[in-house]
Amino acid sequence: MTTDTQAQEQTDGFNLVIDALKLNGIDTIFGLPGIPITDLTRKIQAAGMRMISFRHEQNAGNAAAIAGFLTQKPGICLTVSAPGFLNGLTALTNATTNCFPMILISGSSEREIVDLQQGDYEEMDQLAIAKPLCKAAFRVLNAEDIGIGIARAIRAAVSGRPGGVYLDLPAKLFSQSMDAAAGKASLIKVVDPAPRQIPAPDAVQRALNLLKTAKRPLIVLGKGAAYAQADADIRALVEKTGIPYLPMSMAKGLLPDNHKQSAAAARSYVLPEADVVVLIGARLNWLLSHGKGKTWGGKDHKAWGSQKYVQIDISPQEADSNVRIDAPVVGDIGSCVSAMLGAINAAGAGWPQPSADWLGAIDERKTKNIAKMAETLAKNPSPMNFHSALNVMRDVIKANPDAMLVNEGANALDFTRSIVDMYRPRKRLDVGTWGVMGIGMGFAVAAAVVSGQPVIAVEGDSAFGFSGMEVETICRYNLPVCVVVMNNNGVYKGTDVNPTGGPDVAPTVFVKGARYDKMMEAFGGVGVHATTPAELRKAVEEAVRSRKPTLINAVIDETAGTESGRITSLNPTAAKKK
Ligand code: ADP
Ligand code: TZD
Ligand code: MG
Repeated sequence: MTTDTQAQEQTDGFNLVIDALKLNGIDTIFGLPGIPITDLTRKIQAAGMRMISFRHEQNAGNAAAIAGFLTQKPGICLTVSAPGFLNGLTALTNATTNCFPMILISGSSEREIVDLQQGDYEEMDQLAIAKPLCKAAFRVLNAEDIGIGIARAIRAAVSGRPGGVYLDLPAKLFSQSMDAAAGKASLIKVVDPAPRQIPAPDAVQRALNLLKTAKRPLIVLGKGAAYAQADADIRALVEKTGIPYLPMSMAKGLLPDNHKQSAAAARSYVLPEADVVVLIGARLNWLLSHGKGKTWGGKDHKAWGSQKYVQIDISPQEADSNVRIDAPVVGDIGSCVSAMLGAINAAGAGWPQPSADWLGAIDERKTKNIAKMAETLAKNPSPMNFHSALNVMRDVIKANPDAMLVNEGANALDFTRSIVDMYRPRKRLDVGTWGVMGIGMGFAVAAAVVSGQPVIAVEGDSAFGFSGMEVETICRYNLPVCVVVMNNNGVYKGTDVNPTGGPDVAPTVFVKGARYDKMMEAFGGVGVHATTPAELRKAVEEAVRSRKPTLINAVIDETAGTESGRITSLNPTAAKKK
């Protein structure tokens, strides 16, 4: 090549976006093509990246979000303008709410037309709409700024408290050309995108001093602890201190659920009784009853108001959000836990262990509750109920601890969480902080793509409906996903009736005896109709073994569920009755 042609070699916005993402180690994009990004999706694939195309942007967005959670790299979702962008926005907001790192990249219409509201194709001021719903939002107008735009988006998504970032790329940007060498030089490989945040030594000391005084300490592990990938140190902290722990839903498996220090089966005993609670990557939000109320013993409980908290979190603003935090430790969980562990190791046998009284009282409750559960699980009613079906799922996960478990629904969620034990970190993926329906198939696709492991998605029949069309995506990419639809004919249960006697069914009721298994068969996957635990067991085991896309329609007693599952108290009708 002569110097002359080199000087003329050009690149464009398409290539710069792809090169910038690749340069930062991003190898998979989740999205849905259309104007103005169709060619971008083709070029992504041509560049050797994996382009996973979905049937609805919300599912692509959920896939990106959970890929971010699993990998600590921002998951990327790519959409078209206005309606595609809005479809992706729910997932972006959900990612931010859950502290998952994700970048929603949407094509958009031209600024000149949008700003004068002249009615462009899919016109919308996307940046303004995204801004309040995510951690950061950027727009790139010039090809030479693509490198900076993507670098800023990556840093914003993964540094500090992770979250969702919006990146607006107007259509004109993609065709802008510039000198290839200058383009290459404009890209940024982000150095240290999620810098460690070392806790202040005095904050660590304050926490340790408080912990030393505890008679009835408790550790609560949240999904931030799972995200942090500090598994060995977290386990060492729990085991060296001998403190009982409670895993939040997505922290299940961080230590195996059958660990002797797990207090999950004695939750309602330990929350009010603990005198010092150590929160590790868990917020005191509604999922922990805001640290107040009956869950924590209520105002009449002897410990009311005297409980003390240590909170390990990367966000300096999290402490005191619901109750006073006596010892906040601000930093990344890896650094915080290792700092605490250093002091505990140094103390050796001098580090106080929780009293035998406390541990004994917990064990007593645990043993009783586990025995009661075993009795329920052993029953074999006809039709199947949640317990007899989930007893099967419990065995399957035990035999396949590396399988990923996706879970949504109300009863289908709550029963699975309490019945199916997890044994490895970051294997349980669910509705998270919002309790949102619709994460199922997006999470399942990403879990399969990212981990290569078999995925089992336990879905309420209503929950499944929000993303059910993605069974085509699962078949198209031939992913090892087994969807189990817990089919109780409706939302919570299938027995409601229209009080007027009119022809419309009740709002919570679906078509009775629906055959969701046929949906998977329509796209070449395996469909199974299971009416007994034995049929369910055979089908799930075969799905995990064969890795074929499978959907099992598990017929559940339509009277088995309760309204709102375990969160009936949040239902305004129930609250009024209280
Ligand atoms: P859960 O729902 O499991 O209780 P939450 O989503 O409420 O968990 O809480 C997660 C917390 O973890 C958030 O407050 C977030 O700031 C924090 N977090 C996330 N990643 C890290 C990290 N690497 N280090 C420290 N804290 C983190
Ligand atoms: N819409 C969205 C996006 N999220 C929600 N959480 C709801 C609606 C309300 N909702 C729940 O909180 S659970 C649920 C809905 C509609 C479905 C429950 O029915 P299911 O589960 O069939 O999935 P069970 O096993 O029948 O209880
Ligand atoms: Mg249902």
